[in-house]
This record gives sequence, C-alpha cells and structure tokens, in this order.
Amino acid sequence: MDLIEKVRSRVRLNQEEGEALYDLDLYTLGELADDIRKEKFGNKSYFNINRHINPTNVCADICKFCAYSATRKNPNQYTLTHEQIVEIATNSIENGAKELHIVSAHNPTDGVEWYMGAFRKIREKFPDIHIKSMTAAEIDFLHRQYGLSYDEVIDEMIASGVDSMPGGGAEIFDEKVREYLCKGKVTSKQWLEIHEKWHSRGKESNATMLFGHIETRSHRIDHMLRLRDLQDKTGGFNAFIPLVYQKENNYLKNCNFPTGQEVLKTYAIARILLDNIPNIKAYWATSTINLALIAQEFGANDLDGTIEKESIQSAAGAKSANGMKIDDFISLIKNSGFTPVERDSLYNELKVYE
Ligand code: V47
Repeated sequence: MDLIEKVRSRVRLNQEEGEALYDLDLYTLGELADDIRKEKFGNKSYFNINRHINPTNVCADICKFCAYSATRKNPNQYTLTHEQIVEIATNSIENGAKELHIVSAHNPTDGVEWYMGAFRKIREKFPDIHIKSMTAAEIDFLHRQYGLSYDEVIDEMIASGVDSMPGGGAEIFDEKVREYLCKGKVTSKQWLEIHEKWHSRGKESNATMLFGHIETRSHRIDHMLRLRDLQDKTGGFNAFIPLVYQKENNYLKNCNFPTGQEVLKTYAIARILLDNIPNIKAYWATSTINLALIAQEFGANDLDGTIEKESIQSAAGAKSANGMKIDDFISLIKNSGFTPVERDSLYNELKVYE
C-alpha cells in the first residue's frame, strides 16, 4: 500500500512515513487531512471565550526562544499580587470569559503559596470558572525549587481549584535540540511523566510543539509520535497545538523560519499522525489569524479563543497583545466558510453560530 492509500485507509503511520508526508504536495496533503477533519467535525470550527493571565515574568530558567521572561533584553520585571490577579479575572468573567488560562514564568522568590493561593482566591469567588493553569514546566520548577514531588504539586493544584493543564513547555522533545533551546528546564521525559500523572487523576490537558526554529521535520514527527504513544496509554490529551516560533527580542537566531506552506503542512501532518488526539488547534496568536483560517482546510478544527490579552508570543513579535473581539472572531470563521462553535475548555459545545 502506498502512503496516500495508507492515510485514506486510516492506517497508523510510523516515523519514516510521517517524514514522507512532508514530501507530498501541499494540496494532496491538505485534502487528506481535511477528509479526516470533516469525518470528525463536519463543517464546525471551534473557539472559546478565554482570558490569558501571565502573573509574573520573573524566571529562574533561560530559554533562548523566550522574549517574555525578564532578562537583559527585557529588564521590566513584574509580579502580580493575588488581588490584582483576582481583579483581572473578575473583569474578564464579567465580560463573558469562560476560561482563565494562567501561565507564569518560574519565579524563584514568591513560593508555592503565591502560585496556589491565586487559584484558591479565584475559585472562592467564581466556583464555576474553568481554570487552565500550570504547564508541566512550572510544575517541574516548583519541584526543583521547593522540593515537592510532582504528585504533591499536582494534588495541591487540584485542591486549589485547577481544572486542566495547558500544553506549554513541551517545545521540541528531541534531547539535543532541547538542550540547546532550554537546558535545565523540564526534560522531555519529565514533561510526559507529569502529563501522565495528571491524566491518571482523570484530568485533561493539552500538548504544544514549538516549531520553525532550529528543529528539523524529523524532530517534529518524533515529537508528535511521543505524544501519540502517551495518548495511547492515558487518553488525556484534548488538543495538540503547533506553535509557530516568533523571532523578535530573544536569543535564538539562525533559524529555519517556516514558510506558510510549511506551517500548513505541519497542521495537516498533525491531523493525520495524531489519530488519537481529537483536536488540532491553530493558535492564531502564532500562526497569524489569516493562516489559522486557512488551516481550517488543512486539518485544524479549533482556533483557540478571544484571549483578551497575550504577553508571551506578542513579546516575541506576534500581533496578539490585545486578543480578538468575539464578533470579529465569529464573522471571520463564518466568512471562511465554516460554522463557528463556541466550546468550553473540555470541548463541550456551548453555542453554534449558524
Ligand atoms: O511553552 C515561548 C511558547 C508556550 C515563544 O494549552 C513561544 O491551550 C512562539 O503553551 N514564539 C506557552 N512561541 C503558550 C502555550 C499555549 C498557548 C495557547 C494555548 C495553549 C493551550 C497553550 O509559548 C511555551 C513556548 O513554547 N513560546 N516563546 C516564541 N518566541
């Protein structure tokens, strides 16, 4: 059976076949991915009304790709108080946010209680809001800095009101590339172990992949297959999110910045290879909204959300600092030929915009 036949027959592909998908022309690959997407979701395209909150940029780790954390390039340190965090959450929830996506840098001075207390204060005031927070990199940092085991951090998160984990900190799993990008941070094995532990509590999470820097196509396929293996065991991943590398204000140069074609191929390949992760998210903050809308025809079924305020990617040059108005989001999806569906954080449908 040739490769195209295998994809059409839904045969699971290996590393070599995954790499060979990149050699197909864009339209053939797109059509293959689109068929799978349509089979699962018809004409629906998902989004949520969410608020990103980044409580601190003070970071004990140094990742070459990061423009957000406070370093020589960005000397403006900040750490929000619990009161400030709750105030931001309150404003957003009053304006319709249904998910708080809270991600911090690795702050070595404020302690575990600063992280967890914020969740408890939000939860006390808003029993129903979905809190998506703590990347595996943050959990590993709290373990390294304060001597808690992964299990202890995870149990404390759950007790404090965290509902699901975001997919950050995965970067690229290949050990050599990872060492160059972010030596000292959570390893690939640890990242996967932490998500496995989270899933074993019946909880769900997402997975990202940062691409378009020094990695090769082969590294991307390897990354996706490591996620597929874990998903076979746990079934706990909701969405896979390929993040396109943004190149301003950081220390990672000499990169192979991807063309639009390469980005679309990567979404399509994710849809084909990850036969056990339901949602492929085109996170418009890194792909641009234009490419994210096209990605809907290349395997993606989700565009993330309105975001409201975005600090990590916009620090590195993305045009996402002020999020997107819900009406604009809905009409962009409609005008691109899809049916917008507002979802909650766990992909339950809340409203279909016919
Ligand atoms: O892990 C840092 C990435 C991630 C850059 O789970 C960069 O729904 C591009 O994980 N260019 C954090 N990316 C964001 C994240 C995320 C985003 C949207 C949705 C979800 C989800 C998770 O941001 C980090 C890192 O890979 N990042 N710097 C940069 N220069």
